[in-house]
Amino acid sequence: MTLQVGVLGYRFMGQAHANALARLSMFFPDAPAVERDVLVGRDEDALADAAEQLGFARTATDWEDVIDEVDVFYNLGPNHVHAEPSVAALEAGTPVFCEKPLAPTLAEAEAMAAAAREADVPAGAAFNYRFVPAIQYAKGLIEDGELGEIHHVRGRYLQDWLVDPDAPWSWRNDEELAGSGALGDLGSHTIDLARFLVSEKAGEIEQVSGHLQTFVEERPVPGEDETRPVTVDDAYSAQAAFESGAMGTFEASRFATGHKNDHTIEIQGSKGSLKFSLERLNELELLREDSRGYETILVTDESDPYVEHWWPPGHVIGWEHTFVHENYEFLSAVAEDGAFRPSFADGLEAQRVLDAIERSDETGEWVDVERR
Ligand code: SOE
Repeated sequence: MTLQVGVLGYRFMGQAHANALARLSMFFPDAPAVERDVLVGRDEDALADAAEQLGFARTATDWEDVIDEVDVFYNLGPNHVHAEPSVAALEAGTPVFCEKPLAPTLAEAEAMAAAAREADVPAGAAFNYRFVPAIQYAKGLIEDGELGEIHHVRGRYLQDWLVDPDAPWSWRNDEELAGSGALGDLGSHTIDLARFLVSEKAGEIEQVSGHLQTFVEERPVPGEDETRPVTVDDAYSAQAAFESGAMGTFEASRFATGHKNDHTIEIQGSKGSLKFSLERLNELELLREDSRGYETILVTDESDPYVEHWWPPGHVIGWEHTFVHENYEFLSAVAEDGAFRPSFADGLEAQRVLDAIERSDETGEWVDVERR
């Protein structure tokens, strides 16, 4: 059986996932067969061009027309279109793969997770960094106890594309459309990675203290002689208390001059430590018990997660491969009626932490992460 895939959104994420869908059968012969069936968007001309470039058989301008026609629905639109089409697709019994953060608000994320619980099909949150081989290798080491008891989790995600005050306004600068700024766009990745790596040892995040900052209050609208207000954060920082007593320190910025897509995570435990940087994603820095310093492990052996599907040892992989891996796992779960993680429940858990960071910024106090 060939899975017919419908995709809403054809820009950055549309391209990243279409590339993954095209690569699948070439490198993962055991993946289910897929067809890039229908591409959904509003601007008919741009949509037609994108469908041709990305290899889709047809286009549609209304998601309501496709959600029960396709076998899988990918929601890769801006954050404000995550909730309604995803919930409708799940109610129609169609599996959904949705970009991160799950939604602009906690209430919408709760509704999406509730729809996923009701539906008997996979609902995946597209946190692609879980699928870096070095990250999965790190998770194995932590769960095998190589780091001992976890004390510190440090994550930072630094970009600089808004440091120029004349950089154009986009939906990512608007609270209604995006929910939050660097916090949701980048912080959601870091919080999900932290959970993925340490939640088995350290539990969930129980309390946070957060700080949000907007450096430039309005930006020029492309093609128009006006500016629009920036209603989200340009940067955030947070401290987090895990159930076990482990401490988390997180930050992200779109104003970190010189840093393009610099996502790092460091974990220190009672027996050892590790460091990962997305800019060197084939490597893991590991400090083992009784060692005086970190060793750099090139995580490209055949035995490393996903690597046997690509090239011989040392023939490094890149950012786009993480999308191939997550698409492989998600579509395999769809074909085999299996479970996929990160699920909408994981997306909701990250959103609860984002929400708590915002509430803490408003009150100036430590707050509990609310779980209803
Ligand atoms: C833009 O800040 C962005 O593309 C994010 O939206 C992605 O999730 C991240 O992986 C790279 O940066």
